[in-house]
Amino acid sequence: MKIFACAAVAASLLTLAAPASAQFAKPEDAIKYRKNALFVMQQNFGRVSSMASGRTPFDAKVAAESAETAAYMSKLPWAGFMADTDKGETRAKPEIWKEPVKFKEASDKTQAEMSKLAAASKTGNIDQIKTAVAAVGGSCKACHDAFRKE
Ligand code: ASC
Repeated sequence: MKIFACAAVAASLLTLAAPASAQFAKPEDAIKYRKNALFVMQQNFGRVSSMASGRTPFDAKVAAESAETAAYMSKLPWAGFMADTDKGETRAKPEIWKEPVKFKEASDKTQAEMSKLAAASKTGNIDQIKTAVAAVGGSCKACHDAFRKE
């Protein structure tokens, strides 16, 4: 009984802590989910990136909030790359499923760099933000070069 209760609590904690365990009713839902998560991530990252390059005026509060949202969003898309989602409305390359360790490394790298950007943005130091934006951009590009068509 105790073991069962423990397992139930552990399972529910795991669900709360790990959006990667998300389930989808249909492959199309998983594709839509990952695209939308990536879109929200990109919009928030792009806002900070635009400030870092001087294209938009620097607003420390907006940068910090946007970077935090982007960092959170960066945890979500990967659950959507489940089996049988390599066809349909997607530019995902087969390499995602052929080289899952490499894909995991690439997605982990983006999450790690996004966390650093969120931390940098909290300091309000534009030079630290610029450095972190460049590292995030590099991780986006590396993943796209290896795993996205076009
Ligand atoms: C963005 C965006 C990407 C990356 C990439 C960085 O804002 O949409 O895909 O940055 O361009 O090289």
